Amino acid sequence: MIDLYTWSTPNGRKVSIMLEECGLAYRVHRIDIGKGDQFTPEYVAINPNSKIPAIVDPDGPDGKPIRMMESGAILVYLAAKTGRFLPLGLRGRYQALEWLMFQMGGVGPMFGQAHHFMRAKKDEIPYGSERYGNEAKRLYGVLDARLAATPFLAAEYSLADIATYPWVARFEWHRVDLAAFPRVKRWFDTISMRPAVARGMAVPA
Ligand SMILES: N[C@@H](CCC(=O)N[C@@H](CS)C(=O)NCC(=O)O)C(=O)O
Repeated sequence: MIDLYTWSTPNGRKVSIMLEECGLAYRVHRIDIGKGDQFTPEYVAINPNSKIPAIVDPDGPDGKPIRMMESGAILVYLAAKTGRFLPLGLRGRYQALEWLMFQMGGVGPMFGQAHHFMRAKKDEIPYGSERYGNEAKRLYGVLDARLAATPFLAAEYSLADIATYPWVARFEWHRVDLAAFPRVKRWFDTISMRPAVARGMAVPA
């Protein structure tokens, strides 16, 4: 049974969706990042960067336990472990990794900053909201253009979609009207219908 250390945020939900999609058994440990659980010595031993998510798999690649931080690396690990959601063909595989990195380097950090300036700060700082709000909209444009060519970010449903979905699910938080990005909306609605996605989005309960 894999131990998942998580909280109710998009980065955590990427991993719970992947675990659900892969049909892997897992146990949820709630790391309340509002209360500072991420800084306890016990948790830092699992994630030296004091962020969620993290996993511990007692059955690592060499049969010994492995701990992992960084949601993108965890998705790649789980895809390799199960042979799912990372295409086997090299072209498809690199496409999926390309869009996973786009999520990790662009969508996650930029939407996260938009949320910070638009919601977390008590006194809204217009410069921050405008800068990260504009960048979020620009990234939606990139996603929309990509999804005009393919139903999913890579040639098939993959870890790139799983990584991006929980961030787009917060479109209201970064003040984006999904109707303005019709291909993203179509993609979002399609993925929302997957039962494993609904289960993963409800973690932690
Ligand atoms: N690049 C990391 C980012 C993880 C991250 O920023 N997690 C946030 C929640 S979504 C967190 O734990 N924040 C707590 C903090 O910053 O103290 C990943 O993808 O795993």
